Amino acid sequence: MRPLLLFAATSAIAMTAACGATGQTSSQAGAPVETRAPNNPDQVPAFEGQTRAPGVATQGTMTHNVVASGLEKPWGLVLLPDGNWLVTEKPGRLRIVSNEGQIGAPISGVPAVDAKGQGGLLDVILSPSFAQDRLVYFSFAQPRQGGNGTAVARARLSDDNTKLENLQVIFEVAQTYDGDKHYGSSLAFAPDGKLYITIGERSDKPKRPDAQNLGTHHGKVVRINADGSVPQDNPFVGRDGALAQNFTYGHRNPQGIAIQPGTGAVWTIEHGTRGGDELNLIEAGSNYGWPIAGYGIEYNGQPIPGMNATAEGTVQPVYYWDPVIAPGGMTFYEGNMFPEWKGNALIGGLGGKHLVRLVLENNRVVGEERLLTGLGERIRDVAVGADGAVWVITDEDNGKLVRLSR
Ligand SMILES: [Ca+2]
Ligand SMILES: [Ca+2]
Repeated sequence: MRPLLLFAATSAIAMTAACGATGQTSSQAGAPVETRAPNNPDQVPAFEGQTRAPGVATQGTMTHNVVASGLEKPWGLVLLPDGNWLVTEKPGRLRIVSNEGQIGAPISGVPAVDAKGQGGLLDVILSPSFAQDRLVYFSFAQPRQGGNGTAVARARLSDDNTKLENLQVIFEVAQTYDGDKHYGSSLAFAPDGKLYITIGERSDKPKRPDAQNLGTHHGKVVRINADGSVPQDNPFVGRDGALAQNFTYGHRNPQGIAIQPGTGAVWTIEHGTRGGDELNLIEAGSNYGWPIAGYGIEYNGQPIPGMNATAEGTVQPVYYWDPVIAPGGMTFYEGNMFPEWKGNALIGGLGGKHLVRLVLENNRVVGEERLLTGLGERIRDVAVGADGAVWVITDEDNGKLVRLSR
């Protein structure tokens, strides 16, 4: 491994135009946007550009509007075909918010959720054939005897948008745990109709090894059919002691997932330890490292016992953030309002209170920009409207729906 001097005096480096070097034509690549000291100054990236990629800046004026406020801890945001938004609130409500900001009454029929800590009603997405079946899929902290677990349900949204019908729970984490953290819970349908679900490892130290244990769903990305059945081409089908829904393992708390346009590749982001938030490219059967490989240190400043930056048989993150941004939801930009962003990843920063734009090339990050820095709110989820404007929801008691446009 080559040590790289990526951390050297980033704020002092002149903003050098490096368009040719990265193939980036619409923005100029310069010093990394991150200028704070790393959480873990001792760690060295495994390859160039794995952290603190060159900064890029969108040219021209951007503006943002707070379209709605008064949402309580909104978590999931998805565009309906009519241009309005379906939004979850963590305490257990699902609402439609119009694109002009009118907040609808709670939709009835949402199951009970364990709304404490990081739990509650979490992500929501639409069926790939929503226009015909009106099915919505959502994740939640399912209250159980002795604790809770991440679960996913689907239901038909009634024609008048007021209730959920024919609710079916299609996935339940096999293990019940009495905690209130690291549910994971982000959802995405791949072009082949398979549903991917990210699952956290439940945070507490005794639970960390679960991420390496294929006999649990904790710390995994799982892959199921839309009705909850197991695809027979899943990587661990038939392996003794492994749960057949598991697709990848070694994750800590992945709260964002997105399918890359064009390639159909599955990307996730996850909350790492202090100095180790990650962007990962998800490939069947792979081990993403936690808690034996990863960047970062304990939040109390101590090293993580038994963890190294690299370990044999584990996959490196495509990118990591040090210091952490605490990433929420993720999407790929495909709109027309910002044509120079096509194919870029947009990632909500909770702790960072900004929206990250990453320029990707050949599965590497070649540029980073921080957007909505003036909003000053924890950005939970991000989606793109039909006109190409970018919409986010903020993880606040007085949560907002915000539109970013030019
Ligand atoms: Ca989402
Ligand atoms: Ca990892």
